[in-house]
Amino acid sequence: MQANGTEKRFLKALAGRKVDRAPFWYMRQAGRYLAEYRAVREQAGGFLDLCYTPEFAIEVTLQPIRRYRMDAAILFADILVVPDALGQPVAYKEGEGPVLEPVRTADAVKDLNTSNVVGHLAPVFETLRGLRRELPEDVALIGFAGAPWTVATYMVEGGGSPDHALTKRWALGGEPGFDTLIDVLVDSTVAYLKAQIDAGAETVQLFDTWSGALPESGFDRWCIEPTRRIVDAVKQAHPETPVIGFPRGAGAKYVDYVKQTGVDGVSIDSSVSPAWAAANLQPLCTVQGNLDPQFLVIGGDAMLSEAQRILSTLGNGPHIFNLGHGIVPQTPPEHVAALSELIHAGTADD
Ligand code: 1CP
Repeated sequence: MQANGTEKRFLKALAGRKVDRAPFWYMRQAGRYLAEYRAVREQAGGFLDLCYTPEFAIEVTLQPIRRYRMDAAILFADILVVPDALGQPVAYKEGEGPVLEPVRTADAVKDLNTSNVVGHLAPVFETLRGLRRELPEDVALIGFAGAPWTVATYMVEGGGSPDHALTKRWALGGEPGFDTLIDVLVDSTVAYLKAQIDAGAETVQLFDTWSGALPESGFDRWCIEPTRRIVDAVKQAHPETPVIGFPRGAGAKYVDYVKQTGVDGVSIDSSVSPAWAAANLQPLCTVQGNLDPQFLVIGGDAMLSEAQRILSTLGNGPHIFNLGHGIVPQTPPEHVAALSELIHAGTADD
């Protein structure tokens, strides 16, 4: 149906053009809720082995596409491959999430190895090249990275944390070193994303999962500003490649974020009113979102009517249907099938 890349439904919507129905994909569409993912995960050994073995990473990226035929596939990797590439090794502990040796001083920032980020991540680019060969021609390929603030929270806290207290004190209190850490992350992320696009990513998404933890002054400095620098640099090298931002929990600051960073699309979390997004964000860029992932656990009419409400409220476009955050492991795969059928039914030729 769609012979050339610019005609992919997902890319059309991201460019703000009219589409026959909302394109869709789901954050964390690959993962533990799928039995076939768990099987490959076990075969791969560690989680990073999964990310760094192209054969396995390609397979788990394709698994949800085979089942549900989303309009876009997202590269299988993790935001914490960047600290790993900077010489701050990341371990994924069963049930605990990621664990890192914390970086908490200006000296520790100086010790990061900025010289081999792209080299260390070579398997990721191999995965992208393989995916471009294997994906159906109407399915777009999304690359991604964590935004500097969110990646910094993991680097400073040494893993996930409930309140990011140490990172916030360093960022907001003015002790030396934090600005250098963000600079390192901006430069590394620019190099990483440019190389992803060279390897076949057709758009890139910046995940700022913890931006909502910042007060206003910190939000401008540590979320908007580094993101703006990344968007500028990526677009300088690849002016045709759209960038999507996800400043999760940004509230009313979504508007400033979109205006000041220059993103082409914005992913909204589930706390954002779709009607508010239609009035305030859709005039500025493509809006992606925002079904609460718990509806995918609930399933049935509650899920379908909530999805329908989002589809109709954002239906004048430009809109890409997605969740407000990632699929959770407890999600029954048949609920994902039912939701996907609802969206596919929006057009006659699927
Ligand atoms: O098999 C497993 O148990 C590993 C679970 C897992 C998966 C499937 C992790 C560990 N990472 C991933 C893949 C992943 N992570 C993808 C690609 C797959 C897809 O979307 O289909 C992406 C885009 C991410 C991004 C990511 N990693 C984010 C940003 C998005 C978000 O969910 O907010 C964050 C914060 C991470 C860190 C991370 N990696 C893994 C875990 C368990 C976590 C979260 C730790 C925490 O709660 O703080």
